[in-house]
Amino acid sequence: MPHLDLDQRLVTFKIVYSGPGFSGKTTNLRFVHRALAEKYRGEMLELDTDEERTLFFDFFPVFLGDIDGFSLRFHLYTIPGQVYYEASRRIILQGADGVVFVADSTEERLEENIESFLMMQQNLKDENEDISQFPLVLQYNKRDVEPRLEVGCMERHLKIGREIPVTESIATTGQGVMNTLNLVSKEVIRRFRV
Ligand SMILES: Nc1nc2c(ncn2[C@@H]2O[C@H](COP(=O)(O)OP(=O)(O)O)[C@@H](O)[C@H]2O)c(=O)[nH]1
Ligand SMILES: [Mg+2]
Repeated sequence: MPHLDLDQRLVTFKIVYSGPGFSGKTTNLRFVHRALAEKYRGEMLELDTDEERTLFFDFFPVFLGDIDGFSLRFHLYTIPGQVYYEASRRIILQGADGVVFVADSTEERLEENIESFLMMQQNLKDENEDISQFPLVLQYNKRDVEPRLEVGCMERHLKIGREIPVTESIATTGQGVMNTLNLVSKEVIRRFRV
């Protein structure tokens, strides 16, 4: 559930970028941060290790207009992809209102993508969230690599049993990054309004 501050008439949504290590989650957040005018964004906090792997998380707030007299704020987080960071992944996913799953389109990374997706699905389930209802966007990142996964292959393997909005991106150039954020924001707000 989003956090409602009735005094300040502010509603805060938590959006988490999940996916295997190195799929481009931090690169997505960095691009969004750079693309936003200063008045719409807070400071970006990056907690990466030397090996470029996300040990804890990256975070920053985005302020986006208002809805029904409430100001909207999004907190964007990345999540560590590696299995051995299970505890931090679980904590960061707690209270998430929406997830962007950043898949790595590199062909040989299909299995890691699937494994990471299933772990995220289980973490949501542990939070009593059902993947069939949950605001989710599947981003096929690294569309510039060769050979690359075909769009649709994740869904086929996962058999999620619902339509998931899908985007294609090259996070290093920013292509598809804002579109992904727009889509997930819409999903999150739609669920909030019903
Ligand atoms: N070729 C290519 N490389 C990318 C893309 N997005 C991210 N990368 C690179 O992949 C590596 C891992 O990215 P990072 O954002 O740190 O991954 P994270 O572990 O998911 O946070 C970095 O070297 C990025 O520059 C992309 O769309 N195409
Ligand atoms: Mg990272």
